[in-house]
Amino acid sequence: MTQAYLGLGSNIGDKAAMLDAAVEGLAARPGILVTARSAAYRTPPWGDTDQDWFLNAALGVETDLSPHGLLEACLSVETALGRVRARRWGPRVIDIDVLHYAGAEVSDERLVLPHRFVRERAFVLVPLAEIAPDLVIGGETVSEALSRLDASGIVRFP
Ligand code: PH2
Ligand code: MG
Ligand code: MG
Repeated sequence: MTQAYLGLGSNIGDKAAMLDAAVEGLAARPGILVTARSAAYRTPPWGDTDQDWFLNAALGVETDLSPHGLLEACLSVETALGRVRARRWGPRVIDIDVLHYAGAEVSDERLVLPHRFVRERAFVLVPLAEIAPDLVIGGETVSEALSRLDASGIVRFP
């Protein structure tokens, strides 16, 4: 089994229920064991700011899926929960991103690992720091990366 970390986000509908449903959907997939779950955090929209606030959370999983197998599982849980792929960085009922997969470095048109923006986004790092503060990504720990960012405006939910 390999240790991996996932980022969850939702900004349409009952966001907290969507995060719960995503965790249930992932845990029900063969080859995925959810071992850690952060609290949910209310976060301001990043990128396109003309959309509703998000709830974000992070998960630790143990998996015997490959990096791409894990990605496909995440996408299929998103689809099962009603995700419609519209504009990039636009509103979504649920987003499940593979943030980190053991030490794997992957870069192709489907998947980039570690996740491209993980070290620049407080909405990813605040929940991840709760479950994996000492995880090293790109030569620094999650806590170190977070300490360089402005995390004001991100609060535990509820
Ligand atoms: N996801 C995006 C774009 N912007 N902003 C917040 N706060 N949280 C997200 O999960 C998020 C975002 C694209 O994946
Ligand atoms: Mg995302
Ligand atoms: Mg995504």
